Amino acid sequence: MCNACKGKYYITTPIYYPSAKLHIGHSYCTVATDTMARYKRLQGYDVMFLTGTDEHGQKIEDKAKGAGVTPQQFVDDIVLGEGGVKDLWKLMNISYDRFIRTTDDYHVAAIQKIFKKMYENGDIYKGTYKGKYCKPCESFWTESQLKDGKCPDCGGEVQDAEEEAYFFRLSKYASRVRDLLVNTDFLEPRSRVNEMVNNFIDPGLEDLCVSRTSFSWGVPVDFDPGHVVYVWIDALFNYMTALGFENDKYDDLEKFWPADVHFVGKEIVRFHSIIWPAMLMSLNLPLPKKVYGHGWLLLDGGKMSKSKGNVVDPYLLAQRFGVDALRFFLLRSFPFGSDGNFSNELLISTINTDLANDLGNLVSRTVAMAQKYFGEHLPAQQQADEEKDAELIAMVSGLRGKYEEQMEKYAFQNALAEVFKVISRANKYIDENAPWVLAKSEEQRPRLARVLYNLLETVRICGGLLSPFMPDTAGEIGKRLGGAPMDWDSLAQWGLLNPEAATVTGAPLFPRIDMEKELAALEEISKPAPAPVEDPLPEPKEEIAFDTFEKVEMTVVKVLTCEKVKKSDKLLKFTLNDGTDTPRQILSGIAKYYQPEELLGKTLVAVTNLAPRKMMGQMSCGMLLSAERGDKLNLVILDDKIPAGSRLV
Ligand code: ME8
Repeated sequence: MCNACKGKYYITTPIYYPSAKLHIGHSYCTVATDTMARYKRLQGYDVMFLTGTDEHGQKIEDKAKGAGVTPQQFVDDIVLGEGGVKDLWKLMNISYDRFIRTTDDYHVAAIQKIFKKMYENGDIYKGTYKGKYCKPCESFWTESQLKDGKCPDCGGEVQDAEEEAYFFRLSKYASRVRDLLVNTDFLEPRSRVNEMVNNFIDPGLEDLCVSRTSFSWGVPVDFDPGHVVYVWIDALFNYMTALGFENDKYDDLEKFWPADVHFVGKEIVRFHSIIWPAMLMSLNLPLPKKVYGHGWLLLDGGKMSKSKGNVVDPYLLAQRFGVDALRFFLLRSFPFGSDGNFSNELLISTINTDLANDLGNLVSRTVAMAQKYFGEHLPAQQQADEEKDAELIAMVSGLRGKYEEQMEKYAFQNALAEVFKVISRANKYIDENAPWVLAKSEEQRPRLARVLYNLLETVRICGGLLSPFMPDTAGEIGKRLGGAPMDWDSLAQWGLLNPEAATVTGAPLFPRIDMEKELAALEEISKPAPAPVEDPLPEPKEEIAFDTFEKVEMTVVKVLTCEKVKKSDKLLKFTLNDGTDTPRQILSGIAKYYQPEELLGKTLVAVTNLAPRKMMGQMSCGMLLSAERGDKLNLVILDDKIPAGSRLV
């Protein structure tokens, strides 16, 4: 089937805050979105899969300040740096089509235009903001929305806030939004609709504060300097600016908007199902077809989150278990719409049960037996099936339909359960038909070939349907079956495998993991590094008078040359610019700690009125200051801006 026949499909993940490295909880939504995107491509849709990063806001500004870098440098490092967001998506085999950063110029300019449009149409107006602000969530709350005086989202402290600000007339859209949620399938799962209506809409939707003046890391309101656009407005419109809305960077808006689905975590459903449609209504734009609020990955019953620090490192898990196993685990073990408790035990037992025992064994036993009894190819001519084959064949033939029904509801866990029912049935089919017994009689060879053909065909269809979840594994299965057809149409048709295609054996797809050993290894790795044992402080020296201290002349010097002193392991010989016309020579016993080259040009401190003395036959006129603790030594190195000859006072 040609791609164009199926139409287009636009799916998005939330754009992530690059305020810290991402954890496995973030990978959850992205892996689900990737699986959906791959599934739609498999079906023949022309897919646009968007992800990205949401880079503005006070939290980022504060973190950058703490790290001593600019906000742009800070986010660049987390998005593009080693082990950053883009690296993680590469590792997890995320097949996004577009990646938006809200600091991209085209997006910033588009947000300014959007804000102005809503100002001009009267839906954004200027007023005074008085209320409560939750810094980590970047959310404003009214008194009545707080839970026990705390932020209803994260439970954290909120602070009083009052300032001149712009407001969006959210209240104007309350009844249209309510209608959208209650009377359509816009928001799923359905339980989230009740949450939104009961907790936010029915108590009364107030106008939303949409600008800030207390920090500057955001999109500036171009017609009122000093105000930056509220980060959620900036963030939500990414779904459209990334297609070319209000910018010339892209030209896909007409093709892909409205989105087919936004996948979002449950705590940001409020923004996506109330604020987002209201803003689109204000601009008379089509609404996305669906918002799906998935559950959280919990650790020990609580949300895994950067701010709590109870996060699991996806790099570590992928390295130990493989990316496909990790992707599979995330969608197999928890229903997408509800919360799920992550544990290493569950991860390992899922891999062992489903992947090593069921899928892995089926593939390796089937291919190994086909090769053992027939060599590379099965006979071209196959005898008819027997009655006892009917159940397996019916299950496999009907599998795509059942799988599709679940996938269309984003019920990844159920879709996988359908595939694994068939895999278990096929393993049972091996035992029922005992190919090793059939192989003993020449007469039974046609039957043996048929049994193996049926198994290979089962592997083909299951492998193909697993491809959105485990792309590499599906590719490997296809290879082992001699390049069997795995396109969408062929996955609904029994009997397409060419019996003469050459099968290939290989290493187990998923080696069994020794639970006890692995848990112990993980525990060992995750142990916090022992705190370094500090060397004891040196004994305090006797007190001296200020006059005595003042006698010491400490001068800023620049290193002109530095070399090792021949026949000495300890000494480095320096010539130094001490601000006078004559270079000063000092010998210093620090050869163990520094290579001469690394000190060239450095700005150091020397005691310059110390009586000269001879060392290894050479004069040393002073002493370089260094800091010593135990067996560690560091020269005192100053800012290069300080001129040579300056005195330390
Ligand atoms: O919310 N389990 O960014 P974010 C499941 N920038 N999902 C989790 C999770 C967990 N333990 N922890 C985080 C933002 N997530 C905004 C989005 S969209 C216009 C702007 C999910 O980096 C979380 O639910 O804090 C959210 O959907 C996503 O990761 C990004 O979270």
